Amino acid sequence: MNPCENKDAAEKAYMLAKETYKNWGVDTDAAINKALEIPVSIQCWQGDDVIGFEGASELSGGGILTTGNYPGRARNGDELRRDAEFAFSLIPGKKRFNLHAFYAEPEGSKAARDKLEPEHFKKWMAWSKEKHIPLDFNPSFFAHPLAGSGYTLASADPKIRDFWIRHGKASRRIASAMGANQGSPCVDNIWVCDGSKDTPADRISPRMRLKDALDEILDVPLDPKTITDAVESKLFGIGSEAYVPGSHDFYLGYTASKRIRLCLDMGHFHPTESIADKISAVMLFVPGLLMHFSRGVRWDSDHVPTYSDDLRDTCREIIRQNAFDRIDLSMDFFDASLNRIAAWTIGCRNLRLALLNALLEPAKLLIDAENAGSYHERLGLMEAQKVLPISAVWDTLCLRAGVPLGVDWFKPVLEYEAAVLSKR
Ligand code: RNT
Ligand code: ZN
Repeated sequence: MNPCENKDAAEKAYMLAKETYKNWGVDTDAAINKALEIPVSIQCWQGDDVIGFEGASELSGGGILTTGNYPGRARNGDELRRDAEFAFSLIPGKKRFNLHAFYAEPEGSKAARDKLEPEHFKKWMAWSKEKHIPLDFNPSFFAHPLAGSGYTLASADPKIRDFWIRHGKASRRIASAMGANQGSPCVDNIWVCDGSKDTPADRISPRMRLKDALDEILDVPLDPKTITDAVESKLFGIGSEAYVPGSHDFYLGYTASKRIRLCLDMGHFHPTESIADKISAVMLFVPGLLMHFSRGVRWDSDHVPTYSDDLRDTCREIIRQNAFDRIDLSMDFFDASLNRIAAWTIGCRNLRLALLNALLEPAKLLIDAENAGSYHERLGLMEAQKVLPISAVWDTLCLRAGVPLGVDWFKPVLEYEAAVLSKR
């Protein structure tokens, strides 16, 4: 038996919670409205285990790995769009959808990655318009024979490097066409799988090549009203344990000097490093940020985000910046061991809950205590606010967004699994 939510009880609880927060100087209605308005880009790749539509049967190589074999993965655009639409009905708040280049749908024969065109994404763009879901984009620099050496844009082989430069340029043109189609910039995020399993003797040459290749891709002028460029760093990956040319330091320097956005992925740092602390530091120097919400578990993993201290701290720092014109939010996890729609639902609902939690922070009280040098008060307030009745506010957010309360989404997910997923 699942706990079944009661709408009337939720409404009553909300009236009391609203009073409690008011005493703390917090307007719960304003927090709900703001939490629902923040756009979050949902990653298409949770729906198909990052396999894409090029005919692969699994994700192999390229520094990332999906594990699990839960039945029902989406095998084509129609299935992926259908699954995503169903997931959207369970996830509150403003949504975008994030695609990779290898989700192209060319008519007839396959399109090589360096020959991709906006035309190959026309089904996605028509869907985006119809559903009012703006798209974001990523070139796919992995899971390809020319990524087999472990190097793409940093490759020493000019033929390999040029192929990937052409792919990067093609992807930006596609992202820009998506931006024009939706009337707002499409975020184009470059992450390359490049790296080395063992200790390299030369660390600088691949970095010089990566920098030059990125320059070549990014120097093609495109209308900033249609595209926002971002680059994503990584600490290490599977098969690139010893060295990743596109490290955090590399991209921090690159984005600050190149005036583009830095992508911070929650799974790409040492486990004891806090992403939350980085936000206010880097915002002073880079034009903007792209967040990848993930959950690292021990190693380079992409688990479904939980409502953890890490997620809450990161969201608090984002809300404190109050700079949504400079920070874009994206989900980035892929778990094939669970019902994939449930994975989307849990991860995305957790992010929205953590955003709500941040918006419910009694900021004025905390800052006043801090400015008065009353640190016992600051700490006391921080601890006491942890147990304020957020669950009642969250339920009301869900009711207002027209999505299931609590775990009432279990039932529709099971029904969808029986009616759709299990037939694949
Ligand atoms: C890989 C990066 C990257 C990918 C997606 C599929 O470590 O996090 O963002 O997860 O682009
Ligand atoms: Zn990422």
